[in-house]
Amino acid sequence: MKIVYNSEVNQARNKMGSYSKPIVALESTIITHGMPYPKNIQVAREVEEIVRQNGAIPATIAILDGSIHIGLEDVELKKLAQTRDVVKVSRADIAFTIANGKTGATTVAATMIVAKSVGIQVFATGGIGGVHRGSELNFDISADLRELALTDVTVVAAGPKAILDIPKTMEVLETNGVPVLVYGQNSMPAFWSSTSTVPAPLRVNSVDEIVASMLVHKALGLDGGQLVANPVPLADQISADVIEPLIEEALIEAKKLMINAKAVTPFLLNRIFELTEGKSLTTNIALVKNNARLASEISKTFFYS
Ligand code: PSU
Ligand code: MN
Repeated sequence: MKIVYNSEVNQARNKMGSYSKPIVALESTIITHGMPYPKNIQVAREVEEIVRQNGAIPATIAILDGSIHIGLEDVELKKLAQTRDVVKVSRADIAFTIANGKTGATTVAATMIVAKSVGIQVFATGGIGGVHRGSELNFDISADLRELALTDVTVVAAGPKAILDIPKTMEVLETNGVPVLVYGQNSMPAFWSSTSTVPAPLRVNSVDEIVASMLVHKALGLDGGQLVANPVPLADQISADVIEPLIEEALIEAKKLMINAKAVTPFLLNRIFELTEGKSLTTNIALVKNNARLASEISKTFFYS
């Protein structure tokens, strides 16, 4: 199994495999399945730049021709963003993808697995996967939730994506003992909307509080990660009453077209992009950048603690 570090991450690596600088992992499914080309490459580059400006090193994770990449060179990033039909790689697909020399974009779950295996503690994304609406019939529950229960990485996201059933998602996280630390407010953020009717399980008001929790989590030897739920900035949000009818419309179409399994989330994100005339993407970009900023602060504070 081959692990390839890009030059930037490699420069921050010590001989023993630890890092001389704080690192922030970034996923690649958001590039290949979450945003259309060429916006995806532009955003991927800008998010990396935000991490650098905030004093950390970005490590975008993907599988290219069977090798695990920790950080992508710009040409690799561009090629991945342009390639159609890249496989969406979650826990279930990762070994097969590597073993068969294939190229794949890593989801939250797969990015966590890779980050943990190379000693990266902090990871920024847009929104995590969760329990889908109608899960009592379709059994669609994202592998991201089980990964948060198993793998010790702190994931910064703007909450579960609003296309999901947020109360059920919160129940699964609680059952699995995943700490959900909501940054600066008393309700769960809901991806495009900064608030929801679901109360925050745990509220934090500073990066120091988040890092203190990470340290005690480790000291106790607890399994699994932490979810830091970071609300989208108010100026960029789409309120729930605007987005909800569009989500429902997209869900009905997905059902009619019998979209299922891995295709559900990319289909819904794309349909909501069309129904909001692009506004959902603008919000998605704003929240990812906001998460990259917070993740960099967490990574720095954790690194120097
Ligand atoms: N966040 C975004 N856009 C995305 C995703 C996250 O802003 O496209 C991706 C992540 O890779 C996440 C995946 O793991 O959606 C969830 O897919 P599923 O519901 O099939 O588990
Ligand atoms: Mn699913």
